[in-house]
Order: sequence, then structure tokens, then C-alpha cells
Amino acid sequence: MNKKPNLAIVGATGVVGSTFLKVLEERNFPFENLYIMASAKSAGTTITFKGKDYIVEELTEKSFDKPIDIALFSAGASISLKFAPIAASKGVVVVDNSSAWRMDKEVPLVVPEVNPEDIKWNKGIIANPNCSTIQAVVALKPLYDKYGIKRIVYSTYQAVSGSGVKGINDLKEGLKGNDIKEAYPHAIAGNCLPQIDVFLENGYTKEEMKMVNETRKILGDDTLKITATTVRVPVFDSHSESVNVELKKPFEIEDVKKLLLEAPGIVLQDDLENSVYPLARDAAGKDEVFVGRVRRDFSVENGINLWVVADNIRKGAATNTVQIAEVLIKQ
Ligand code: 3JM
Repeated sequence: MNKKPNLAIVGATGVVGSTFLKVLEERNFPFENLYIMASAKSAGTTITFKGKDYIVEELTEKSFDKPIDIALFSAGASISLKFAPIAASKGVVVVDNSSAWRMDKEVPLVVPEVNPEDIKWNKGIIANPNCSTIQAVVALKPLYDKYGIKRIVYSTYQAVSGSGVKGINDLKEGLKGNDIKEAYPHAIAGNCLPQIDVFLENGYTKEEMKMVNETRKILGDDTLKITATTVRVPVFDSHSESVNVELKKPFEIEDVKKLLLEAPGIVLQDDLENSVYPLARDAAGKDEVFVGRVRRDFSVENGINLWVVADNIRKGAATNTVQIAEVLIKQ
């Protein structure tokens, strides 16, 4: 793009949407005109961005008749299913944060530290992966490239902010002894819920299968063996993950640590003597993926364990989407 883009934000009033605006401002994302769109419910309200007031427009089929270059979507899968193709047909490049388009063969699924080259073949829609997948593949990419990966076992400890305002409120109220269940089938305070998103025929949750399928697509490897258990925990911000990996080639632990230390987007936190390892509360508000507890899995050949933590709303959603848009405007 040889000029500053006209930018649209779809779903700006949600948890991720409002973080889009924060991240765009922090990173001084260049734009000419900005359009903020949401459902009829939020239309007409005012949002201040970089000291200027914007009136939230209702998202309609005509919204993209204006000359918009890039639209960042975070308004849920059904809105994306309907409106992303409309926008794309009018020449807009949509960067979509929902699950709607991720596994579509015509749609690149991108984490800029891992597969930025896939942005080029977009046909008007680029998908942002699931929050749990993003942080995992940032940590796995350097290992994949150097040693190859045979099998991955994901176990996640996911924050309530991933469920939006309702999840945050369930935990807030639960901590006060008021067990409301707006976001989840059970109380979240004092609990671990082994269910994120809905259950599928195969006994896995949709979130678990998102991790399996999206990891394969982003790393471009259908032969990867992957299993996942995703768990909601009473934490406000940042997802934590135990990532157990079987590499194809032998490795030295010190070499793996060095690799992670030098990899883009990763901060290695691994000082056992001082109890230094990634923590959800420390990762909150940050854009990097934090990796620690790097150690050999002695139960298999070439096995390794990692503890991976990142802010699920920032790197897991808003920041990754804005990073994709940054690559787009450089092309
Ligand atoms: C994270 O409209 C929806 O169904 C949104 C549900 C949702 C998703 C999803 O499936 O797009 C809530 C929270 C995600 C996600 O990143 O996959």
C-alpha cells in the first residue's frame, strides 16, 4: 500500500474490539480515515480515539461502499460469516478475529512471527487464529524449524477474559460469593472447568479441535499428531499452557533455551533458583509470549516440556490482528 489506509473496526465495543483501538494507538498505526462499526445496539455512541471523537456506525451491507482498505473484525463468528465476504467483494482486506474463516482453504491463517508469507495469498480475508493457538505456535515455531515435531500434547489454563465481559463478571461476582453462571455451565470461582466452547461428536470441545487444526494449518503440516485439553480457570487475564512436544531430532536443553531466547516475540523466563517462570499476572498487558520451565520429557525419545503464557486479549487477539495489518500496509 503506498498511502495511509482507510481503516474500519467492526465490533469496537467488545473486549477485543476496544483493545484493537488501544493497540493501534500504542503502535501508532498509520491511517487516513477511521470508521468504527458495531451492531445497531451500540450504533450512535461515541468512541474517543487519539483525542478525536468517532460516532459508532451501524454495520450494514452498505458499510463497505466507502473506500475502506483494511477492516479489523471482532464481532463474533456469525457477523464475520455474513459481512467479511461483503467487505472483501468491495476490495477491503478483512483481518478477522473469529473462528468463522480460519479453516477455509481460501483464507490464510496467520501469526506474523510464524507464517507472515501466507498473508500474500489472501483473497480479501485473513484469519487471526484462536488465542490459545497463537501463543503455542509462537513458542513451537523455532523448535519446528530446527528439530521437526512429531507430536504435541496441549493442556491449557485459560483466563475468563476470553469469554468477554460475561466471563469477567462471573469471576468477579464469584469471588464475592455470588456464583452467577452467565458465561459458563458451572461456577468459575474456585473451580477448573474442563470445557471451553461446545462439545463435538468426538468428545472434544470446539476449542480443543481449534488448537489441533489451526496448529497444523499455521505450521503447514497435516502430519502433525496433536491432542489438547482446554480448561477455564479462575484467572482474569492471560492463558497459561503446558506444551509437551516430541521432537523428530535429538536436542540439548541449553540449545533449545538459546533458540527460544533469540526467537521473535518470545521472552524466556526460566530461572528455577529464583522461582522465575512465566505467570499470567505478569504477562497481562504485554504483547510477547513468555516461555519457561523448559525441560526434557524423560518418558519419550526427544521429548520436551514448555510452560507458555501470553495475554489472550493482546497477543492472543488484538495485537496479532494489528500485526497482520502492519504487514499488509508494508506490502
Ligand atoms: C473466542 O461468535 C462467536 O461464536 C464467537 C465465539 C468465540 C470464538 C470463536 O469461535 O470465534 C469466543 C471466544 C473465539 C475464538 O477465538 O475462536
